[in-house]
Amino acid sequence: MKASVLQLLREGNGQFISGEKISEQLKCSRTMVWKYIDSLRKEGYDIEAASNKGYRLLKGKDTLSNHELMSRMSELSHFQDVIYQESTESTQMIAQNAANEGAQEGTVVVADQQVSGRGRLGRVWHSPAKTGIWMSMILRPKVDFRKAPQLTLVTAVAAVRAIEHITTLEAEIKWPNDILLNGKKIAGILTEMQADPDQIKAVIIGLGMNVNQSSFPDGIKDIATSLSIEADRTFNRAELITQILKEFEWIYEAYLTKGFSIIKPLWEARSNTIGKMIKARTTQNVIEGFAEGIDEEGVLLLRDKHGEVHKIYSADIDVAKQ
Ligand code: BT5
Repeated sequence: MKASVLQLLREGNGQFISGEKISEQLKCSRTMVWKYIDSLRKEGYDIEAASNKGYRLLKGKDTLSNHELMSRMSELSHFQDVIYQESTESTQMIAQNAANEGAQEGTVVVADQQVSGRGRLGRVWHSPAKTGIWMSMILRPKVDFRKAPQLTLVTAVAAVRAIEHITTLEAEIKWPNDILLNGKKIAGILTEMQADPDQIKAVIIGLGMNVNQSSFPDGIKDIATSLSIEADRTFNRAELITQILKEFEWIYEAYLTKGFSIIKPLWEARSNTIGKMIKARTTQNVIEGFAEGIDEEGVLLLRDKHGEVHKIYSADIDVAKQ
């Protein structure tokens, strides 16, 4: 109910909406409306009340909560369910458990803070409170399980487009899962899968994005950045999350109906990897060479100095300075 009050206020676009109208729309008493407004104000929402006019939302707040996120779900078609946690070990873990218990496709898990956020290969993902986007999407795509890594590229395109839309900053994708601004990491993607021997049960896509941090700890301060550092202002994370999901919805839909070939040009247009000399560190070896492109499956094609083309399925990439 609080989410619906918030949604109506936001839809008012700064105009007053009467208590009567809210109570009619939500089928509750005006006293209840007042209680919800009061409670939103206590959370820090700037809501003006004027007799004979009603209420208006003056300024949103960069706050994450279940009702803040739910109040924006009407803008989306695919994502309809949110699991919000103020602090959690990892949204991947919550999403994995929820998927095991049957959570539907289009459920998104969001946390304000992760105390054991993780990257690939068990690496640590720094996820401090109230500054970033730490979220995991639960999907149940009917595609061959070998194609699951393509969803990392789908998500990267959605995230970059959302960043462009909200901030006008032009981010780049470093294959396969890094998003960079001015050469520093702004976001990372972690795609995990639950599968039977040959069939996907669920894909959990984790996205970590640095939004309002003004500094980073020693271990990552030279390689990480935030939207706020790059744009010199702060951003509303709930708005950004909604935009990421909005972009993801249509790109994912296109991917499911038309295949990866429709995503490839969108991805290539934002890649910082293709056409460069790179070093690919896989779990087995290190290969240096020229990144020729990605193939129709999203696999990276790397030509070494002997002219041999290697297919890279997963790796950490260093891009040589040009
Ligand atoms: C990734 O791994 O980039 C995937 C990160 C996925 C994080 C999300 S947050 C929501 C969901 N829940 C989780 O627990 N995880 C997902 P990888 O490519 O392995 O990069 C990890 C490396 O990035 C670390 O070893 C650090 O060097 C660096 N790093 C850690 N925290 C960072 C941060 N906040 N910003 C930029 N770089 C960071």
